[in-house]
Amino acid sequence: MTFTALDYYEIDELLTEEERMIRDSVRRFVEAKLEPVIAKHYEHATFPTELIKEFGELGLLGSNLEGYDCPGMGAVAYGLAMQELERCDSGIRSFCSVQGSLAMYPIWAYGSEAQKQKYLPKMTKGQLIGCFGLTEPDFGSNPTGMITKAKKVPGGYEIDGVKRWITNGPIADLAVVWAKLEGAGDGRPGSDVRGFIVDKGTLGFSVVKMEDKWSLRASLTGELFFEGCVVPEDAILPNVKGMKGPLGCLSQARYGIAWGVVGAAMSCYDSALSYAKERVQFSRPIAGYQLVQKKLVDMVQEITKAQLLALRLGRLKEAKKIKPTQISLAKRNNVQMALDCARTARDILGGNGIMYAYPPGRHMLNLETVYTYEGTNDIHTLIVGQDITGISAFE
Ligand code: TGC
Ligand code: FAD
Repeated sequence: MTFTALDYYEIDELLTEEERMIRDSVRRFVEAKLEPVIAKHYEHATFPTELIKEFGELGLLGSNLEGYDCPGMGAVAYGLAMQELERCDSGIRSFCSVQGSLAMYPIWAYGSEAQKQKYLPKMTKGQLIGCFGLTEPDFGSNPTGMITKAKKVPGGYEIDGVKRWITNGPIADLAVVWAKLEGAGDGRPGSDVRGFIVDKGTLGFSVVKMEDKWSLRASLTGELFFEGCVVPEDAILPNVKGMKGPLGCLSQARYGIAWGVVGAAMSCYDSALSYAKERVQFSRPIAGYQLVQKKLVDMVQEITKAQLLALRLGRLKEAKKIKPTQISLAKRNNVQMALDCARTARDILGGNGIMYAYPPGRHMLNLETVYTYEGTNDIHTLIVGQDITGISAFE
């Protein structure tokens, strides 16, 4: 079935030719290489690792980073690329988000020149895969409470702790891990947090794959264990201290999600519209019934609003005026919107809506994860709530 991209407000006109070209080339790649295999990967809980190098060739790994062989795409072009990937599957977009925003970005923004030279050119080509370890079994929404520790030892640092729910963990060549460095804080919570690059194979570092997920199945998730794991002195990210390190990375990734989920919603709408026009019940196609039309119109309305929100956010990012709280509002709105569209589309498809052959059910299950990771919907509510009232409601 050919995909028709919803563009009810002619938003294409607001894009540059280069942005449209990048989006269209990712769309062609997704249609040729990913869509034919995604349902099988989802069913078998596998990731198409054979395509990682092609992600690199298309500029999908560290897309908006400059230098070190990275593509240096504009923020809107990067957003459009994420939209096309997530139109296929949130797990595919997740792979690229983690690689670019959570593993490459901290090295690019906080790393030493030697770290950048060592990792970034290989990571952007997909020759090295990274993951990002912040969440712990007992500290999800409140990562500042983390108990993973680092202490200075002769020649390096010893890391001890556990990181849970780590995307790309099972296939990662390196992990960017956040830990509390003994004696480094200034008394403010989280001021002792530091980032470390831990290479696969380092003694005391192991990864266990998390099995049996019913969401984001075409994405590999792992638990990272650090037991007396000694990394060399040059493994620490030297140019950041405290929670603004990991939170700064999350801002990058949340930006990509705000765009990506629009793609998932567009896919759901497209499936629902085509299905409704063809499926005959009682006397005519179900698209002719008022209740079905209302569902389709609600989707068009909400997707169009989300497209405009993402585009404005992108232009703010390009102008270097973006605020993390604006990203939170967009992540919150667009993920909720996409989840609602996926559920509605699944409903319009009736029984077929639960089959792997149709994307809405898969998107719906994936979006339950997207609703929770990178800050739950509640956490983004509280972030914006704090911004507009000046009062924190976290504790
Ligand atoms: P708070 O005291 O507010 O701030 C500490 C320092 O950080 C700065 N900051 C930020 N900087 C950049 N971007 C942001 N979004 C920032 N938010 C805060 C802040 O200015 C401050 O700087 P400074 O210089 O004063 O030290 O921090 P807090 O400890 O009170 O945290 C507040 C809270 C709840 C918002 C934060 O903990 C939070 O966002 N929690 C949600 C956790 C989360 O999102 N985890 C995501 C884990 S990674 C993941 O899910 C990957 S999924 C990957 C995929 O597959 O796509
Ligand atoms: P909790 O924090 O325990 O939240 C449970 C519920 O309580 C939620 O509804 C939440 O909104 C609510 N809640 C919590 N605090 C408050 C409050 N103050 N007020 C009101 N309600 C509150 N993490 C990484 O570090 N790296 C990764 O690569 C990564 N990938 C992931 C991949 C998947 C598939 C999943 C599912 C998660 C991933 N995560 C990753 C972890 C993710 O970021 C966390 O799951 C998320 O931050 C929520 O933490 P939690 O699951 O511990 O839920």
